[in-house]
Amino acid sequence: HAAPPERFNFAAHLMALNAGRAAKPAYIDDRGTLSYGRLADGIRRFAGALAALDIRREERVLLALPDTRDWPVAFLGALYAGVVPVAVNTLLTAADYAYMLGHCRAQAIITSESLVPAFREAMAATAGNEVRHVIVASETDEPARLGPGFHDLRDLLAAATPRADAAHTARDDIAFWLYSSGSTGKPKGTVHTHANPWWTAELYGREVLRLAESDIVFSAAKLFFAYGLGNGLTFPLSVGATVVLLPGRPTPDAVFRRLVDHKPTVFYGVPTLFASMLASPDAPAADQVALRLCASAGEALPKEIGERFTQRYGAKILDGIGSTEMLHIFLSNRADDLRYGSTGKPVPGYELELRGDDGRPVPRGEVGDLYIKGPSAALMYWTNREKSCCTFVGEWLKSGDKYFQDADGYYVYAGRSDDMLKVSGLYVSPFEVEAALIEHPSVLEAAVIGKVDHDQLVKTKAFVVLKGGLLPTPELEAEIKAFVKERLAPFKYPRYLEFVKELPKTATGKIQRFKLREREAN
Ligand code: 3SK
Repeated sequence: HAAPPERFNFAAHLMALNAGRAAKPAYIDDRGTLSYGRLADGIRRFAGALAALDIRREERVLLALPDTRDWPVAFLGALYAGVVPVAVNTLLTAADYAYMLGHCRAQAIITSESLVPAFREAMAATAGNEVRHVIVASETDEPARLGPGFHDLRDLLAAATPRADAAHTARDDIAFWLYSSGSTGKPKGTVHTHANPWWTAELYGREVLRLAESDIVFSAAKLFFAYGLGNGLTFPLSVGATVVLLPGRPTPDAVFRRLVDHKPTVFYGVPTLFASMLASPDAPAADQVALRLCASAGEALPKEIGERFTQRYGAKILDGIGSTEMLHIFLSNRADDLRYGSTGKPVPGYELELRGDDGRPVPRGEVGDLYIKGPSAALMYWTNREKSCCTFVGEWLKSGDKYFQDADGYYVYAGRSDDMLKVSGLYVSPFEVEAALIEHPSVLEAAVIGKVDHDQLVKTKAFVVLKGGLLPTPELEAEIKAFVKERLAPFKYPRYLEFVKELPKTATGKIQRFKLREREAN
């Protein structure tokens, strides 16, 4: 692949690409449809509105909107104007927003009515708050008129002079940020260029997913996550496809309703969601949906979940791994080369290395730290030199995940670097034990950590969520332990097992093992 041209604006690129599709639906949300023509008009108007508010090129604006048709208008409108949207999770606390507003020095906030109280609190708590305008998307048919400094989004768009030409940005200019949260420390402002979404759309969206104009796509992951941004914006708009949006929580029922009503051909989920969908008594029949393909990320997809889903719906789930720093998936299965239980092979255009503690590549079959080289890597973490240096190592990026390659070259997930356990001097991947646990017919979900025993030796401890209606009993505990012992090397089986109602998870559905470790330590 040749890079995009030196002078490049990603929003203008998408608009040029879809200029012949003015009447085609680009987005469908709960309130209606937005055609490609109206999307382009909205982008031009939003860019005009930012200029009218004196928000200038390279300044940052915080974007905290649910997944509605307003999201792509605001995100791409900002890009078109050369203004840098910082897309953030809508489920954060006022304290989180205060940190982000101060850190990115946002000049404006684009949000929805129900988040205004959190942002009022956050602005009051932000030292050196630079916010000059708050643009509010109304959640009713009435405009959101909230006082000086607040603007109703629809009013603003209606009054704006559409901007005729995009800002003269270069492909390596800063286009947008996403915050990446690690298991410790403050969220990191991950800075992406205009070229980066182009690369992910070409290398993964087009080549791996084979997205086409005829596709209707639906992502359970929200647009403010790197995973959701590619799934529901940069990939489909790069081929003129249609996107179904879900503004609320992606419960199995909400997902089923959209699969049945809008018949998406491509669905992007996370392993826990696929598992809950399969466990639901309300799952639609195969002939009620029109899926041709699914993608999964966030954490490794258990083999059994992938197999059962394909058996039920015919569609394969392509398990892959990406990161906020690489913007999207760089290692993935493919429809014509899929091995459930593995994360597949590198997406063409990315190079991977598994390195040992000495920094050298490990022999095939051994677990190593995953490093990635590829064209969509972020530039840096904003004002965080220390963490930038540890992650962006020359042309390579350290993912923080452990992997090994099987005899056929497929990459198999072995846990996060910091979640790995060493039991009796041997590495135990919590994921491997979890995968064995959820093969048990009574187990819905499981998380595994290391627990220090009375001898100060690390043993495996499992937290287990049972399938609906099942009651924990000592017999069931013994049965599950024996079940795992039969399947894995004996030192890996969970000596300790605790039944819990739910597991702590990030908003993307990743199990927060560190929270379980903290709980165990106290
Ligand atoms: O969780 C992932 O694997 C992922 C995939 C795509 C983009 C971002 C992330 C974190």
